[in-house]
Order: sequence, then structure tokens, then C-alpha cells
Amino acid sequence: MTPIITHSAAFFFVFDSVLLQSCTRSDMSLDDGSCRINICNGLLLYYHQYSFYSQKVLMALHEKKLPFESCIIDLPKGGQYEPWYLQINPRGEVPVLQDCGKLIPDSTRIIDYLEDHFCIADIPKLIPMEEGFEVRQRITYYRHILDQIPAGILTMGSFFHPELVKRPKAPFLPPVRKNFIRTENNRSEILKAHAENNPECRHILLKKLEFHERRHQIVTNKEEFLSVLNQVEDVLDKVEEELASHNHKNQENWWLCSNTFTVADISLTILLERLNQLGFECAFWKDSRRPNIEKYYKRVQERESYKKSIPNIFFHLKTVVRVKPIAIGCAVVAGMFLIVGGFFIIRKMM
Ligand SMILES: N[C@@H](CCC(=O)N[C@@H](CS)C(=O)NCC(=O)O)C(=O)O
Ligand SMILES: *[C@@H]1O[C@H](CO)[C@@H](O)[C@H](O)[C@H]1NC(C)=O
Repeated sequence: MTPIITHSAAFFFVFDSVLLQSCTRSDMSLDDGSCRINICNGLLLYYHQYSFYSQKVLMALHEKKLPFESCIIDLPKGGQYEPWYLQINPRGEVPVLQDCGKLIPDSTRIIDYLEDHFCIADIPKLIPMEEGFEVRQRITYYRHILDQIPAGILTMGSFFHPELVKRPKAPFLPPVRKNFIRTENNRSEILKAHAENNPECRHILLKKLEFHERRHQIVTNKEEFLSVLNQVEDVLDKVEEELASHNHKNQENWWLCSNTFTVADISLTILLERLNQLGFECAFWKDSRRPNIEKYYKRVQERESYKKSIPNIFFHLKTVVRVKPIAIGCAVVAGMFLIVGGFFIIRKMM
């Protein structure tokens, strides 16, 4: 499997295969088919477009308008278990940021790193220092409770308990969901196979196997999954209350904790985006359940950083077609165009 190197903006273009370049030998610094490149003046992000934690880092990079190169790790194909990638991140997870020789794993650490190292005058700040202690404390609090929600369990659990979900959206449409479930059910085998084939990574992969089996239990057990959904309810209640408390201010300019967009807003935005894609928006905010969150989510979708970090409809179509053989792909594409077309017609009529 050869990871793909793209320019940061490449994947936003429709059918961008021309712009995507496979790693070539000369790009690589290692001899094992890896994609680790030596960039000595700039940032390189290892990520996947549909990864929740990757999307947070992408949004931070775009908010701060920092240029970066990227290397896509093909999670559906197990690219995160390749020996060369385990050298970059022994946890076998995306995202990882490479800044010259330095490797920084974990989305929270990456965002803090960006905030600490790229803070000269005209780079937007995601943790405003000049607004005082109270605002910073609030940012830390909301960021913390939002980041504690286990996004992977939320995502996978929604596939195993479709009765709890109303209208899943792209990219989590039926063929993609089936693919996710198939891979999840076979992940132990996949990890064991990788461990057999790569004795030097065996230890790490077997650790991951243990972790996976515990997670699988939670995901497939309805009671446990419902308690994760309750945790989401609690956090969203607090967020709704916070947003409501700004109603007397000039609301157009207010985000979660401040009148500037902060790290807490990144955590909130990517969570709302994921909940919406999984089909939980009806349960959590639609129809005036949480009107301030509903308004917030509409408003944040207008931000440039959102548009650049969340794959668009064309990207989704391509994914669906790739996952399934042509025939089903075409049917899904046709269906989605009908839905999207219908949506625009209805919007025009209203
Ligand atoms: N704590 C990490 C979590 C990263 C994480 O769980 N990434 C997922 C994708 S969203 C992943 O790489 N999963 C692949 C695997 O565990 O096999 C962070 O915040 O970056
Ligand atoms: C499960 O994974 C193993 C190891 O990668 C593979 O050989 C096998 O074909 C997979 N089985 C299914 C049902 O996908």
C-alpha cells in the first residue's frame, strides 16, 4: 500500500486524481515503502479526511492559515498498521504532525503545539491571551468536556445500533457503513495478521488488539453505548446553556466562549459535524431541542476553515464509489444527486 501525498488543498477539488500523487521513491527517506519525507522548512500532516481527530487539526491549521503538506494514511486499508507508520506513531493513529524532524502525535497536543509555535502578530490565536483569565478558563473547561466524548465509539456504535439513528448522511451511507462494520468485526484478525507479518511491531499491534477488543465490547453493547449518548446529552446541555447566556450580547459575533473563534469552538464544531453525519442531529438539536446549538452549527458551516476541513459532497461520492463495485456506486451516486437536487429545489421554492 502506498500512501498518497497531496498538497493540503488538493482533496477539495472534484475528482482530484490528477492532483493526487503517489509517493515516489525519491520522496522517501526510508527504504520500506514509507512516506516519511524530509521537509525542513514546513509542516507535514499525516491524516485521513474522515478521521474525527484529523479534522480538528485541519481546522486549526486552516484557522491559523498555516501552509502545510500532507500525507494521507489509508485507514480503511490499515495503513496505520504499516511498520513505517508505526515508527512515526507507535500508537498507530492519525493525526501526526511533523515539523522538520519533530513528530507530534495526538490532536490536542498538535493544536497546542501550533498555538505555541505559531503566534506571531497576524496569525489568528485560538487561545486568546488578552481576554483574561476567566475566558481562558472557560475555554479550557469546554475543550476538556468536549474532548472527553469518545468519538470512535460514537461513530462505530451508531453503525451497530441503527435503530438509534434517524438519517445518516454522507460519508456514512449504507455501503460505507457496511464496510466499516465488516472491518470492525474483522479487526482482531487484521491486527493479528499484521502482528505475524511484522515481528518488530508485534508488541505494539497486540497492545492495540487488546484495546480494540475492549472498545468492541462497548460499541456492540447497547447499554454501554446508550451511556455514551447520555454523556453527549450532558455536554450538549452545558454548551446550550453557555450559548444561551450570550444571547444578550451581539450574538452575530459570539462563539462558544469568546467573540473570537477558539480551540473550544474547534472541538464543538467537529463534534457537531460528526453527530450530524451519523444522523444524531434530530436527537440532539433539531426542531428546537437545542436552538442555540442549531443556530451555532449553521453559522459555523459558513467559516472558511470549516469548508476546507470537512470533505464536501463530491469527495463523499468518490468514496462511496470506491468502496462498492461500479453498479452499486452508480446507483448511490444517482440517488444522492436526486436527493441533493431535490433539496435545492425545495430550498428555492421556500
Ligand atoms: N488521542 C488521539 C486519537 C486519535 C485517533 O483515535 N485516531 C483514529 C482516527 S479518528 C485512528 O487513527 N484510528 C486508527 C486505529 O486506531 O486503528 C488524538 O486526539 O489524536
Ligand atoms: C479478515 O482479515 C484477515 C487478515 O487480514 C483476512 O485474511 C481475511 O480475509 C479477512 N476476513 C474477512 C471476512 O474479511
